[in-house]
Amino acid sequence: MYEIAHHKLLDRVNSRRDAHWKVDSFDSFIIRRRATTTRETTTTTTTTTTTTRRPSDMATPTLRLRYFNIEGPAEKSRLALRLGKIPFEDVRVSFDDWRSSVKATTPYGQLPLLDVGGDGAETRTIAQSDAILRYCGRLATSRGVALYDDARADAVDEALALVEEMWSTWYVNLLVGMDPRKIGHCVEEDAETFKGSSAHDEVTKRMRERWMREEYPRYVGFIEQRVRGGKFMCGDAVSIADCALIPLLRRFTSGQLDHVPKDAVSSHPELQAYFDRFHALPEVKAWYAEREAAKAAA
Ligand SMILES: N[C@@H](CCC(=O)N[C@@H](CS)C(=O)NCC(=O)O)C(=O)O
Repeated sequence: MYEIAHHKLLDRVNSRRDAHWKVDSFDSFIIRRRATTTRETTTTTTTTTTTTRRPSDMATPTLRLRYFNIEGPAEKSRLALRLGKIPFEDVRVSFDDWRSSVKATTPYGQLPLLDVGGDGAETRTIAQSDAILRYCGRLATSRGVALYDDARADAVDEALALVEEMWSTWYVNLLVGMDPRKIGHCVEEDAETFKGSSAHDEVTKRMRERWMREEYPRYVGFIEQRVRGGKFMCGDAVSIADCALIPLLRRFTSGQLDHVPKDAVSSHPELQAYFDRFHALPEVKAWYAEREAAKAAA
């Protein structure tokens, strides 16, 4: 636990572009002045620092991202890692393996999980997709692709919270169709009788249509305000806030959600332009080309 906190803190401190100091360890208080050239460092303490390394010199961690063979809450981190040009093992867990063996070994009985090793700190597993995304964003930033840099951290956190709010208000309307007990339906009645009945379909339809009519346009307005004029969620450059939002929008355009019109994005030109802008990024383009090829080969 301490190792994780220590490592995260180091990453955060050292990813500051404006810092004049480089911190190698909070244990031994080894701090070095940043050199003007990118690779060199100058020792300014009496401590010998020859055995310590800058993050840019350290091995990129070995990453294993485990999730099911769908986009779901893992997709935002897959996008962040691809945008950050950080190699990772993209493990797709089958539902059979999940039920028979994997679920019981996970901290919260859920995926995704990110296994991190080989970076000098203790091997560890990060759970919860937002924590994983932030880790990936910080890692990419420390490797030169500023997806969650300090200069924009507040803006990115704000945008992430907006995406989270949009997702959570939508989520109950998604769940009603999938598992109505989770939102208070058929607590008293026989769930199996209710599930798939015309009463269930009617509740799902009314809830989803109401959200699309009354809530969705409000969030589209907020997003369009942020991305207006060729921008991303937090300015001219892409960030982990975009990685979080895009999979949600992709879900809406999939045509696979009952009572969500397939033109949910295309009926809003500025939103569609932003969606296209993100998908035109070379790493994203390559990623979805690979995914299509993998699907075709399966
Ligand atoms: N809060 C978690 C939610 C993860 C979650 O809901 N995972 C689902 C799939 S989308 C899961 O693992 N379901 C399998 C199960 O509960 O057995 C996160 O953001 O990581």
